[in-house]
Amino acid sequence: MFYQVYPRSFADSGGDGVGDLGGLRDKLGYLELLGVNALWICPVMRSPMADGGYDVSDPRDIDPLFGGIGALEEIIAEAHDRDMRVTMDLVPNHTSDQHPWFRAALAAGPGSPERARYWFRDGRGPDGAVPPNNWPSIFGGPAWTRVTEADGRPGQWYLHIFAAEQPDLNWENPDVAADFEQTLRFWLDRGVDGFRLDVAHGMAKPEGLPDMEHIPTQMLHLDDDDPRFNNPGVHEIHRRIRKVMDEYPHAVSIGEVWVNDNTRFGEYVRPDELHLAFNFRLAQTPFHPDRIRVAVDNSLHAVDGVAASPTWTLSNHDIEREVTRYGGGPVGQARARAMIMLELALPGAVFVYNGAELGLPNVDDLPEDALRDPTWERSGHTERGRDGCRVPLPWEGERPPFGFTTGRPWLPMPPEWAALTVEAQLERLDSMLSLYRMAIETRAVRPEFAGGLEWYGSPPGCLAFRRAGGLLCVLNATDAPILLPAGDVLLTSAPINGRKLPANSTAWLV
Ligand code: TEU
Repeated sequence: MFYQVYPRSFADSGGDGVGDLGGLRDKLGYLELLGVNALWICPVMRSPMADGGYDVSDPRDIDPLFGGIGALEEIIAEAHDRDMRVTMDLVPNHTSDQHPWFRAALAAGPGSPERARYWFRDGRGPDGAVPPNNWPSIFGGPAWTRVTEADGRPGQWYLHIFAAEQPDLNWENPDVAADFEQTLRFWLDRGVDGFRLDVAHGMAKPEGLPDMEHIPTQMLHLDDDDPRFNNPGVHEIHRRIRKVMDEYPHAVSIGEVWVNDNTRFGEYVRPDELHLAFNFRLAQTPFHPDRIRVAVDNSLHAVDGVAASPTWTLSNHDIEREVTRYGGGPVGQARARAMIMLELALPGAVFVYNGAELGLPNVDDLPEDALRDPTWERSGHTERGRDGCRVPLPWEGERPPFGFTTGRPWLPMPPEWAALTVEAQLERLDSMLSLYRMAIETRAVRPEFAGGLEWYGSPPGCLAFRRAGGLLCVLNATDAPILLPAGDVLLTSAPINGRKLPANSTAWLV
């Protein structure tokens, strides 16, 4: 089980209101208790933080905000002592606009080798005032920004699929691949166990940067024909990365791959490319048995042909929290409990986003002046962005900031989270946290969680599957109790009454 840490929001040891690696280190005991096998730490490299660290100005250093490189080395050593692996988030698709390469590119002017590491183009129209193509940025507005040249006049445009502070790198330039290889080795040599690769379906760009045919109306809309992503050249890039990874046989690479088509998704995890790729189907699926079954089948089929392990994720730092997605309140909580048990019963790697184990809801009423996601500004204040799933974690006590910091948290924390603190939940056997602990431990020790999956007959509105090892997982998505099939009950997400499994819950039987 991988646990995703969004460091800004996890735990603050410095009192500045922003989480850091010292804070994470203090909580490694908690993560061990939870049963975490591996950490995925969102970007902590040097960054001006225009996009929460996904805008990297030095990929081979740790930002002082997070505690510097020494703090990471301590995490690696202590996590390893606790038998936990450490994977870092790297950002190959773009740099920060404050990266020395980009500053040099601005200074060097059109046609220079410095500009060739990015995507600089002349504008269209008589005075070059129209962007080179019609691509929008994922965060809103155009994917191009015009620069001012040394003579003070408006000049070329550069491509940024995300924020203007995140210029896209040109992976056709040999400097780019060479530098990334250096970054991989730099961290692997320091004992890191692998990487989550950001926008792993990006990087390669189509010949001639053609216009998009359909401009998405929704910002995070997924279209396999989107020319900004999933271009065939990306696979050669992954092969080069894998060659470096193979020099460190223990290390793992996990790609963020937003690709719908199963065959095209599977291409990313061929034996000479990524080890794992995130499959987001469960995170995109409402709490509906038929839809969940289709999502599970698709995720399994996507990796079937390439013999890679499936991956499962209900949420992350870009996605609305599952409790809210499933309806919020007690129903949302019950369904999130049911879904984590379903997820942990599946074969493959499970990714848990920090705070999911506390059943945190999305915070949708953050004051506008608190919002930090670049989406808020770039959408002209029409899209609030992703801050609602990034509110800091409540650890203890009765009032915000609930032990997260001794200062003022970078996003305000709801007072009603007093009931959701780690401290409060550790005391209660019926809490979300206790369920996570029991479920993760059960999965780790029971032999019945081995082997493939086969669907099992179930009443309408329900879902049941059996693992070859003997586990039976039953989900009741109806609004009434159902009778459980024969077998010994290992764990249920809600208390059972005799053999009756309540609505919105899951049972494990052997
Ligand atoms: O996210 C990439 C991203 O925004 C995708 O979810 C996008 O919606 C998809 O490619 C559309 O097809 C990653 C990080 O997870 C996110 O936090 C960063 O803001 C982003 O990259 C930029 O680095």
